[in-house]
Amino acid sequence: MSLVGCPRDCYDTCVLALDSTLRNVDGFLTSGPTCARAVADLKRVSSKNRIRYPVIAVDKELGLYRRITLDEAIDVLVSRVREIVDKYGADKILVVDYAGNRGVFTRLLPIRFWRLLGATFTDYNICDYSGSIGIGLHYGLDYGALPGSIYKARLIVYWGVNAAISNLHGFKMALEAKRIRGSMIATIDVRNTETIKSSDIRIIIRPGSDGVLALGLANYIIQNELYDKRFVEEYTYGFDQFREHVKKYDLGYVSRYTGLPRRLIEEFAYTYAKNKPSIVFIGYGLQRRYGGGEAVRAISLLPALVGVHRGFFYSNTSGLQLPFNQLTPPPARTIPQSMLAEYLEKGDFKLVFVFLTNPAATYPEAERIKYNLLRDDLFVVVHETHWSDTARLADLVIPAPTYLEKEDLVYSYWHNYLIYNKPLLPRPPESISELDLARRLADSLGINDDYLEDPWGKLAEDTNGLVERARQDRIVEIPYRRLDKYRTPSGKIEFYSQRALMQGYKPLPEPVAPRIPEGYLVLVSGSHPLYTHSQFEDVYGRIPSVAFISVQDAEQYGLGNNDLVEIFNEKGSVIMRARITNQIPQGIIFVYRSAWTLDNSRINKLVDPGRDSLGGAVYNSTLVQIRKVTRKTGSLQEAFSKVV
Ligand SMILES: Nc1nc2c(c(=O)[nH]1)N[C@H]1C(S)=C(S)[C@@H](COP(=O)(O)OP(=O)(O)OC[C@H]3O[C@@H](n4cnc5c(=O)[nH]c(N)nc54)[C@H](O)[C@@H]3O)O[C@H]1N2
Ligand SMILES: Nc1nc2c(c(=O)[nH]1)N[C@H]1C(S)=C(S)[C@@H](COP(=O)(O)OP(=O)(O)OC[C@H]3O[C@@H](n4cnc5c(=O)[nH]c(N)nc54)[C@H](O)[C@@H]3O)O[C@H]1N2
Ligand SMILES: [Mo]
Repeated sequence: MSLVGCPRDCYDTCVLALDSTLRNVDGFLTSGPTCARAVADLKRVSSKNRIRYPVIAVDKELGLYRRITLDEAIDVLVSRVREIVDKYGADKILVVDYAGNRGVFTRLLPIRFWRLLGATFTDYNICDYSGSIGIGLHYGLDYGALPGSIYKARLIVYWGVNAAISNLHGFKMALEAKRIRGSMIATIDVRNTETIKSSDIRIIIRPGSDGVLALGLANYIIQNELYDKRFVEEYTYGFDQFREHVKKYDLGYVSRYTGLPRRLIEEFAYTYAKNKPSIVFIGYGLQRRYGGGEAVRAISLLPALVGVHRGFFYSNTSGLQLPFNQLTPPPARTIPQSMLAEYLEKGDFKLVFVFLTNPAATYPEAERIKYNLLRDDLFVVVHETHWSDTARLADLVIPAPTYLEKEDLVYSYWHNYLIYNKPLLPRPPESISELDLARRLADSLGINDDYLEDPWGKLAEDTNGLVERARQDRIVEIPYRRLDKYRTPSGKIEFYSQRALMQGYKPLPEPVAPRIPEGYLVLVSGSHPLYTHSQFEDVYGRIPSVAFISVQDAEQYGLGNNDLVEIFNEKGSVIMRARITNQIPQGIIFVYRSAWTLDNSRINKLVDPGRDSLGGAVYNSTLVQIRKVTRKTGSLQEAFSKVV
């Protein structure tokens, strides 16, 4: 049996076993069901959407390409890079990467090459950025509790996380804790999710009002003396200021603001204060909006009140005692990732190198990105395993092996295991791994670097042999930082953040009121069980073009189930199929992330590219209007031509 660590952008980072199928291995943390994506991975590897040889564009707009050899492809890339570096400077090269494969050899070392060259990067703000900064202000580093704490918790809170879909194996652990130990699950979401359905406390909150709820809970817990005085005294800083600050969040105000009954808020506050230890999973979904960073700050402080060291989970990478940070020296320049469209449009860059991400599908203003990737003055290079939306707009496409076809080291942002991957399947002969491509480029461009030349040797030195043990044993535990240590100026959890003051933020969390103008709805998106973002469409078909709309809104706009609905804002207009449901409150439209629309765009055409006050993307703050596509508009075709 051959083992492999799944390197996809997903909490679980499962260990899979490959024989005739790929399935979750027993005996590891992620044992249990195999997710629909891993089940389909072997099909995806050999799907007809696989890129098998390098191509160069003859006419991008017409989609005409010419097959070339791998050596030719690398020569073209080298000469383009050399020319740009000489003529304009390396910062005119933009590298756009994300977490399509999170392996050390696939992601970190290749990034290292481009950093050494001096290329511009994005700031990686599309996923969990604001929350990481926010938690850091109060805790120093943003790591939280490890998965094992689920089994110890008497209360597990899913706050803006649809774990039943996005963290399948963590959710399975929570259900086990509930069944075996009688632990409680509380979930807070803006709609009735798969996760809420299995929860003991179910809270459906107004979008963007989570920060106010958190401060209201804090106020209630303090006023009713339900907080842990000894813990607060010993481990926290700035409690008095915090207590004053939250006084204005009384139950009446919080209830009006969040749309929640007072009784429910009280019940939750009481349950939270009385059931220790607890763990709060703080979701990225709730954070990906204006005010999201402040909301995460507020939520993250609740465990400090009730006396649980880091009683939350957000992202655990900073807790791993691995010196992988030093593999990627800081970039010469960064641009906001969510604003890629605008930066491409400015014409700032001569070459864009895309790998491990599919911006033409998944980033805000996806259509504007597509349009700008077709510019004559921009050379677009995509290193990909599959014909992604972005690869289809490239000048040069270089095939990559999948994670089943190359050597790598994989780690998680949830658990603390390092997994060694050996190639298990033969790779397409004309593909090149990310590390090998970086090495070829470094050689040709005269960059000498020990890590690129001898990664195993250097990593063994840096990690005291941990990676060597991983290579032998396949899976090793990574030492994890202590939960009760805080790298803040005071060395304590700072309710009143001194770092925030130094960095120009407010020292105490201050939730921002969401502004929803009359006639607008909030477009909320979330994970789909069959896809990882835009991946697996070659196996499962396009991400469904459905928009979930409340019964009340359906009535107001005269929409019936399965009617065509036009969704629009100042960025444009798309058509989707309406699904009328009582699982969503009025004022919200729910779509699957990066869903296709019936008129052949992605929903991200409409998504707001702005940034939260802490810098993160704001997908879930997108405002849209809707109207029914009427019979009068005639055939689908005509309906589309009308809105295009
Ligand atoms: N509407 C909406 N859009 C969203 C979100 C949302 O909530 N709503 N969420 C956002 C979030 S949280 C994220 S993280 C982003 C993710 O967005 P992306 O980073 O664009 O994610 P994917 O679509 O999975 O693209 C990853 C690409 O990497 C490629 N790939 C996989 N493995 C390898 C490999 O080994 N080598 C190479 N070279 N390529 C590989 C895949 O084929 C795929 O094309 O999407 C964002 N988009
Ligand atoms: N199957 C699958 N699993 C995945 C992924 C995938 O693409 N597919 N992607 C992975 C990645 S990159 C990420 S970032 C994670 C994301 O995992 P999650 O954090 O679970 O992310 P989302 O599904 O974007 O959003 C979670 C929930 O937030 C809710 N929400 C939106 N706005 C608010 C709000 O204002 N308040 C509250 N309380 N809730 C709100 C949404 O309704 C949604 O149910 O999942 C990972 N796991
Ligand atoms: Mo993400």
